[in-house]
Amino acid sequence: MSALTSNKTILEYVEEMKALVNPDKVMWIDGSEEQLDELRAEAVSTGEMIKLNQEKLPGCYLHRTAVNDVARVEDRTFICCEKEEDAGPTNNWMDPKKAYDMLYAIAKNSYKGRTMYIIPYSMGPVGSPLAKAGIEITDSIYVVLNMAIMTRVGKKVLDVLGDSNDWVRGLHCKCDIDAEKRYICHFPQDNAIISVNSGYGGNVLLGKKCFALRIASYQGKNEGWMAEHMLILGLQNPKGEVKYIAAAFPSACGKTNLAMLIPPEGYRNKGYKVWCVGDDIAWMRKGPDGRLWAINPENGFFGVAPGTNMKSNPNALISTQKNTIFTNVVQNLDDNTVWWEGLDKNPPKNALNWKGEKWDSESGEKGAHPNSRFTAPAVNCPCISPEFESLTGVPISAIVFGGRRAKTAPLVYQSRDFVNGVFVGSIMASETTAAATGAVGVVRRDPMAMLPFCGYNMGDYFAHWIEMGEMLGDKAPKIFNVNWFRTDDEGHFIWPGFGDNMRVLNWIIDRCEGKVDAKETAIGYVPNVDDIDIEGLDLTKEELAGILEVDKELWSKETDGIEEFYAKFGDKLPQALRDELNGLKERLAK
Ligand code: GTP
Ligand code: SPV
Ligand code: MN
Repeated sequence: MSALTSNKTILEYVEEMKALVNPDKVMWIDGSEEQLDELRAEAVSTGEMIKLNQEKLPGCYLHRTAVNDVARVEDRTFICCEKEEDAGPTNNWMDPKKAYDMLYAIAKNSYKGRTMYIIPYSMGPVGSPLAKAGIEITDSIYVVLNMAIMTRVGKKVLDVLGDSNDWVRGLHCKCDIDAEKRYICHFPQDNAIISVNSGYGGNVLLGKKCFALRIASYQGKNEGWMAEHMLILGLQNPKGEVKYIAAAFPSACGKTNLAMLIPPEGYRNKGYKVWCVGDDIAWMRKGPDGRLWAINPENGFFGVAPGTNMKSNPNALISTQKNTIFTNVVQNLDDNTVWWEGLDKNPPKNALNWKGEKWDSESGEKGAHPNSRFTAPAVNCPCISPEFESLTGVPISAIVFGGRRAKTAPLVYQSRDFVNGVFVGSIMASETTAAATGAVGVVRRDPMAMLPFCGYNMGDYFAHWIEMGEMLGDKAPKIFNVNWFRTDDEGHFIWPGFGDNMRVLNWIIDRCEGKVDAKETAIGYVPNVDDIDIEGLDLTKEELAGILEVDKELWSKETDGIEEFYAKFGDKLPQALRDELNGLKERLAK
């Protein structure tokens, strides 16, 4: 098959990689439905994908990964830059030369008997001044088909790129899915990514975390913009005005759910509505009007399946009813559909679990993997924003940070100002989830939900945030923190969450517009109890007051943890954040 471009930088890279991996065949992904259909048929014939019931789930497929390959591997993810200091204390670092040698040795001849797929893709709407291009080379049809949902792929991307060398090089080799030789390596100085021995989502869909966050965060620092692990939503009020919010929560902490929220009935009747612009990643830049404008670089949702149902997130569930790839969920053998924990209360009787084994729902064993996922096209989403394809993006009024904290963090609070908001983001902590391998439920610091995704020294990243605030001045978004996950003594969530989070978003927008007062506390501004609407909720005023409380003793302990975390950064920690920590300590001591 002939090349789809005459761009010399791309052709040279492709030739170099071809000589290295030594494929039997080469295929350029042109983005046509005919070609993708051919690949779907081939994947079904080899068993790589299972075609699901086409009447109930048209265009849908199921894929099972290897059992040792079900989540991102943070301990095997590396930033490979010249100086170790530039990767910083929160990243694994490898010398670039050493990394290339090791990875090329693993990749050598690994495509023997296989096809090399060359995927030209765009992160962001093709032609947007905020978008960027990449080439991913892979030997996995599953990766091609997922990239075709998650990004804009094909010839149109190359046409817009022309002869430019401003694109990200990505090589993915499945190899033997050997967990001992699995490496996800980033070369920010070369605009390059190499991923070997995995076939799972965030490790291999190189446009997503590898490019759109790790490489792009580095580009953003150098070019004066931001790449963040944030959803983007538009909140429409009864007058029809839409305000945009960007929110950073760690993996599996509620971004997809918040981005697609359906307001409670009372709000709906008044005319409130939420539009989804993005559910995982935001690229943001100062616009000509001085405000911060954001695009979602992705074109689909790689969402957590368990817990998704018609009550918690109908928009997500509806998005998965056609042209979707399911990974590591239960297969219902009676009607060839899919199931996962939390979909409904009727687990299938005749079914295979995520490993493809006969599964008895009464065994007590989970059928779907806790990190099982759906890959669904954004156009499927009933509440997709009319601005989704906008080349200039949407203006952001508020930035919201949040995590899973059983105690300490209140339901919502507003930072004192932008720099204090950067401090609030920098001290984020959350209980770990199944989205990455390792222990689940352990509280760890995860600044701006970027701990696993920042492509350079996080101290410099904090400084970049502060610079962005200075650049935006009084047009900078207001910064908030939320926590949907406070628990009672029995470990139950106190706040109902999901659609009812609308009640908190409304307070946030009212604060941005100066429409509501708040109570000043040591950590920032907390709502007056009467200003969060709890009508229709099974929640008393006292309970609400409880989750809005700022416990000085817990927060004093928290400052010890922050101190310890900040110490890692040495001189790289901006003085302004040290001052913020001291200010917080003083206010707590009062
Ligand atoms: P990634 O795709 O890994 O980045 O995850 P995410 O941040 O998009 O998380 P998602 O919305 O998929 O939610 C993950 C889990 O959190 C699901 O099991 C949800 O049911 C649960 N969850 C989401 N929102 C809420 C909420 O408001 N309250 C409670 N209690 N749970 C929630
Ligand atoms: C996350 O873990 O934050 C995800 C899933 O969104 S992955 O693509 O695997 O990174
Ligand atoms: Mn994510």
